[in-house]
Amino acid sequence: MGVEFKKNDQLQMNKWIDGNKRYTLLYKGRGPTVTILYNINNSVFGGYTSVSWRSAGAYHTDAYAFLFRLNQNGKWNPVKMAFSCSYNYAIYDEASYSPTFGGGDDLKTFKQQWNRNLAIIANGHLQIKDIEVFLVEDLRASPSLEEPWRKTPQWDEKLLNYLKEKIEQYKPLQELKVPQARLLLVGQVGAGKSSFFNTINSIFREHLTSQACSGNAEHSLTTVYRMYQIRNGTSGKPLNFRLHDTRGIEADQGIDGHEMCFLLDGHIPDRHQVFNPSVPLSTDIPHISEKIHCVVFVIDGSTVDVIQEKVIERIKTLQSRMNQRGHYKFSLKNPVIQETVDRVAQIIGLPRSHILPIKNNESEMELNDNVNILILLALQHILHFSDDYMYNYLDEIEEVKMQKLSFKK
Ligand SMILES: Nc1nc2c(ncn2[C@@H]2O[C@H](COP(=O)(O)OP(=O)(O)OP(=O)(O)O)[C@@H](O)[C@H]2O)c(=O)[nH]1
Ligand SMILES: [Mg+2]
Repeated sequence: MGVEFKKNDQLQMNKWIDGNKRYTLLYKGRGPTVTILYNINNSVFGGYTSVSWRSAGAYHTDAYAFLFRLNQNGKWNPVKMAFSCSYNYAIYDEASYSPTFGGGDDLKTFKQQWNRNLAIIANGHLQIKDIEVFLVEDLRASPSLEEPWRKTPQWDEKLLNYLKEKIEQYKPLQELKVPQARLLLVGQVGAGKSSFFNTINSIFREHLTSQACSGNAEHSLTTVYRMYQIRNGTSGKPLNFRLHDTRGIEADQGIDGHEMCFLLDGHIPDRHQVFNPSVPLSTDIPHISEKIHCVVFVIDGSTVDVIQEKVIERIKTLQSRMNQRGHYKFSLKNPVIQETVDRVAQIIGLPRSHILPIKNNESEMELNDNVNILILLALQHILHFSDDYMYNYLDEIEEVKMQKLSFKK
């Protein structure tokens, strides 16, 4: 359907408003939109929907819709939130209600109703000074590169089976008597740490799993430190590595430098409420098999440019602790392209070869070979990095032995 405000209608309007005017269409209720509310305390929040507003006076299903906050009291503090009900009630488009999101009317703009964490998100009131509705349009995709920027073998079922088999057969260094490599997942709130474990777990269990709780929330959904096993789907036998899932990093919450040392040295037990100062932690020197062998820092590729300064500072502090102990690598979820890898390398100060693009299962309804291959390629690198850490450790103990021998002689 074209523009419905026809030329003769416009001429009539000119008469009413007394002049020769040009009419520019700002928004036609079709397509995805972002509704943004600005309140008197300079908090900015709203909702996104991928379906059109049609004033049908009905609920509409939208699995992609969500609520969000961008600013809190003038400070940039973004958070994405799910609805309190199912996405089958994502928006309600009754003309007299204005943009209304969520089954329980999580956000009813003109009725001044906001049910989700009103105090935290909207200063406990809905005194709005401005509202904007933006039409969201896709930009043209950037032209594809003539040469792949990272070379990988041909992606097919053969490669998938090869990678799976290789990883199932993986054994950490025999000389060190380490039964399982321990891989620590660290990252910002909502970076995709728990989903990374779920995606790997699904590959080996051969169906979609969601053992670790994942989703969007203001604070980390993962509140307990977990050392997850990955099991072969048929035999149920654990593979020779574990993924340790942690609470997400925030500007003033999450793991700090001191706690990171405890984690790396293997002093934190499974299911520990990280970090509960009332629970005493052992400071005995643990065996190498209990230490962390590789830190995988998960970062959301779509938010690289907007990570808060304080969070970057925290990451840098953790990084220096990790460097002192000789490990860590990065993993990237989301739309990852060469520039994103370059950007992360620049912000975090890492060689680009340590930055491994991944995509987790998030909207998938069943296993997807392409997602699985990308994740397994990253996991294979991570296990190699973990071996590097163990070889360094082996070199160190062999050197000490040699020194002792020559001292005796
Ligand atoms: N588009 C996209 N979304 C993802 C991906 N991985 C995870 N997500 C989504 O991101 C959100 C956060 O994922 P989680 O796995 O819970 O993140 P987390 O790092 O464990 O978060 P906390 O435990 O809360 O710190 C969820 O809604 C996931 O569905 C991905 O690769 N791509
Ligand atoms: Mg988590």
